[in-house]
Amino acid sequence: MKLYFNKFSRGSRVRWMLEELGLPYECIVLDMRTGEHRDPAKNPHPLLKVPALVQDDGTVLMESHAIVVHLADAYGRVPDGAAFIPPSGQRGRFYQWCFYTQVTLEPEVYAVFRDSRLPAAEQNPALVAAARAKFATLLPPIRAELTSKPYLLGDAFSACDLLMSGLLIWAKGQGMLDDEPLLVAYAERCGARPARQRAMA
Ligand SMILES: N[C@@H](CCC(=O)N[C@@H](CS)C(=O)NCC(=O)O)C(=O)O
Repeated sequence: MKLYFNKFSRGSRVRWMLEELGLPYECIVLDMRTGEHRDPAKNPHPLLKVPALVQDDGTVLMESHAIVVHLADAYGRVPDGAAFIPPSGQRGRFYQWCFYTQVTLEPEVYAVFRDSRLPAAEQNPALVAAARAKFATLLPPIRAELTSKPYLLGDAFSACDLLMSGLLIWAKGQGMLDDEPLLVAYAERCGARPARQRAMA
């Protein structure tokens, strides 16, 4: 497999999953500061974004959350090994947290992040305040889940924790978790895993 990647991008999730699974892959770093990712000769992503994963059969996958879930499904249930995804047919809550992270939480974090990258004259404090306020309203279900157990599905880390904690680490960097010690502790516990350290090295 070949991962087209930049560690300051949503590609970090995919590399983290590949490292958790111990899969062989080639990592092709695209320099987003120079716009290298926008060169169709260098990036197979249909929209010239990152990440893209080229599988061994040549198929190109985009969408970081979908790739993480696919990798967990395809390789994450080795016998006697760590199960990064529940068995097929028992994935209701697993999918719930994967989609909650991508569809419900990420837009608010991205709104704050994107604004911070704009020139001061173009920034929109009202939009940022609204995104921060909305994000805060979305946290209680996660907090409730993690009050009684270490990970979203129970005692074991799974791919939905990878996605959720990665998003929370991003949110923390935007100052969106200042009053959330439980969620920060969870995100940091997941983020300290050796596979993530390798992915971000
Ligand atoms: N929903 C996509 C988003 C992909 C995306 O927008 N990637 C950003 C980096 S995080 C990118 O490549 N931006 C560069 C650009 O649009 O030129 C995913 O999760 O993979």
